[in-house]
Amino acid sequence: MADVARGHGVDLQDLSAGTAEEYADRVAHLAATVDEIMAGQEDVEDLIGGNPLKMMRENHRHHARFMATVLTLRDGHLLACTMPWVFRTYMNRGFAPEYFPRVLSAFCQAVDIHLSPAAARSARSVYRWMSENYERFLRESRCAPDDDLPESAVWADLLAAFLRALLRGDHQECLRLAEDSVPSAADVPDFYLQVIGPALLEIGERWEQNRISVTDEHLASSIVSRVMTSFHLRFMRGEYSWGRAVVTAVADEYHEIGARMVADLLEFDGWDVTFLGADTPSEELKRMLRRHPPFFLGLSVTMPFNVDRVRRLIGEIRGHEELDDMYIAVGGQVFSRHPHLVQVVDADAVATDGSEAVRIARAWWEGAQCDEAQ
Ligand code: B12
Repeated sequence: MADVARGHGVDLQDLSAGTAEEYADRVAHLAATVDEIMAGQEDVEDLIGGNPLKMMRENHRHHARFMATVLTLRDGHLLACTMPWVFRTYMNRGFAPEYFPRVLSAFCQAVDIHLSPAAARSARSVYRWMSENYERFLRESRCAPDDDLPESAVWADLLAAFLRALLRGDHQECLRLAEDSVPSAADVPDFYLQVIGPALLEIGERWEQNRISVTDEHLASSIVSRVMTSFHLRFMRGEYSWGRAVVTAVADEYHEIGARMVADLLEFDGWDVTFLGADTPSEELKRMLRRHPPFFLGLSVTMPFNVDRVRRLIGEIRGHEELDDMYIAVGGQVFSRHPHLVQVVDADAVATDGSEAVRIARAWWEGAQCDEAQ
């Protein structure tokens, strides 16, 4: 397999047919075999820096699902961009650099066990490429991610105060700041975009660097949910001027705050919104949509391993005639971090934030009204 462009990705176009399907089909078996191989290593404790085995196993599961997406989409660029993040995050938690070559070799053994010879050969060549690029991923993992907080003088003080309160777990202060600085529904989008979004980005970075714990991160998300609920209680009037919208995060996607922002802003704009939250099973979602088709469907994806899922979901939705008039927008961090993935999923539009989602939905609505009038 050749590097597509130095420093970018690996060319996966010539993967043998069926490799991705077989790999995706056997994700659970592959991860279980790798769990076993790694747990049997004499120095496993050193390799995983004394962390619980559960953390290692979770990494194997995420890796296998991520690889299934990479192989299905034949997206070497996504693979090359994500590996340094994996190295950085796990090494920040004490995993040894040697853990990575070992685990890649364990995955090679696992594909030999669980995949047909042709698919195993093909998958192994991708793992070989990863192993050969080990030093590069290690080097790149040492560079800080370029997610600097936006520098907006107007919002900087408020953002700093909100972030401090979030990190202290002080929900009263967060609610007070939100109440004082958001006098009307029209101010909500700025607060979402300039304060909550960047504050959570910083929380994520600190989690990645192992400077805060998982509980700190959970606490921050739950305080943010309370703040968002307070806006809803203060500003929702229940008057709908436009059509119905359904907004949800896809199955296995636990990040729901971005989707909830989109849902709130659509609702404040006068849409009749059904917000389904995190991890909505595809089958259930399709059933609900077919029963009562909305005008607008917003699908949120954060994790790269969920891109193929949303691609398949949209493909299946397109197969239902009764949903022909429904517009589909996608959004979420995976699309802002890897914009080339937008083309893969065949949505009608992608939006970077809730305000853009509102503009797009309105334009579609007006277009549909014009069509009807003709
Ligand atoms: C809070 C959080 C969590 C919470 C989520 C709680 C909740 N109720 O949502 C919990 C603890 C559950 C969680 C879990 C995990 N997380 Co997390 N999480 C975060 C964090 C800190 C904030 C996410 C967030 O809400 N951001 C703010 C929102 C507003 O931003 P947004 O989602 O991008 O949304 C905006 C736009 O994208 C857009 N948009 C979003 N959706 C939609 C939809 C439509 C239709 C449209 C039009 C627009 C749109 O509009 C929004 C407003 O501007 C991020 C850090 C970060 N960089 O963001 C990590 C982060 C996303 N998590 C990460 C990881 C690794 C995980 C876990 C795998 C951790 C683990 N080992 O278990 C799991 C994944 C579980 C899963 N299967 O999904 C990584 C992902 C890295 C990567 N490779 O991509 C991040 C980046 C942290 C990091 N720096 O490493 N996480």
